[in-house]
Amino acid sequence: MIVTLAGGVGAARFLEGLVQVAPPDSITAIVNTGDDFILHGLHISPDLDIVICTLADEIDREQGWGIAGDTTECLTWLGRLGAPTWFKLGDRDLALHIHRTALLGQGIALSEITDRIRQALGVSVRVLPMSDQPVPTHVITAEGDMHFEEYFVRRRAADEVRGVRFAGIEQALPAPGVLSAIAEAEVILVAPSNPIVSIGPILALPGVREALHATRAPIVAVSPIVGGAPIKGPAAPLMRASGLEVSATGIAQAYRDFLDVLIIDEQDAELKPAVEALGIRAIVTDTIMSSMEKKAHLARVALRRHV
Ligand code: FO1
Repeated sequence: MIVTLAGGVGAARFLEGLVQVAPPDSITAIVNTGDDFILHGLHISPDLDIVICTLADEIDREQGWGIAGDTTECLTWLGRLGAPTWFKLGDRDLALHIHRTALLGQGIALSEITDRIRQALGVSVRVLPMSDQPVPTHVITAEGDMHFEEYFVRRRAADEVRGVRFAGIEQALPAPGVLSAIAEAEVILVAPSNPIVSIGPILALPGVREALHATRAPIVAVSPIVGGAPIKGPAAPLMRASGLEVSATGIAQAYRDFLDVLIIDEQDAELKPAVEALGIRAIVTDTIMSSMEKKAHLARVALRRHV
């Protein structure tokens, strides 16, 4: 049993490697839902969809999000009607959001809906939203407090970041299966995702950090920061605002209370002593997932017996 804590694009690529080297039905992905939001009256779950559609081989590989070959007829008409078009929702993608929203309206839990969607798309990896309750990530900026997607996509991460908050996190519960998956895991992997807005919300849920402290399974993370910059996304200002150095060492600092092993890129080999000074074993390898072979290589390194 392999458990992976996952955000969006980086995690999805990492999971693609993992399914090459381990039985897909032995893998559980616990996915961030802090990016979830309502637009056009529809419940959008960007990270769940990115993970599921990547594993279903339906993802737009260039963007890393959205569905391959999708059209934007509906979005064009939404624009004509005066609705917002800053979040690019393709026609096929909209089907996911319509279906999810309809089932939520029938009182079905997000975790159950997610399980139905992944099965319908032929994904064998078990995909769990981190929580069935909404826990929207808000970025606190010099211009005010706004939802993560508003900060990241609509305003192109241009605002000065002062912090983040996960609205309602104290009252939220991990989704059914999250804590038991962590407790029963043989190895726990932290995907190369943003430590503040992708992995941060999962860790902030009541009981999750405690479960990570309690497990005897090795906990192995892959640094999403290579050569002092994130592979993708707005990790740098968010890490800085949280008091973390934008480096593999900063990732080690973020996870130091539970992490056993941090996989860092060859470009960051000189950071190995600084990571190990925090009591975390550092493994140096090529972490750039530019081909299926390289994804499988990274997964193999992450699964080696480390502790
Ligand atoms: N990211 C963008 O930068 N621009 C978009 O218009 C956009 C649309 C979108 C639609 C569906 C979806 O599942 C993801 C989408 N993303 C878009 C990606 C998303 O904003 C982020 O990459 C994740 O939330 C961070 O993991």
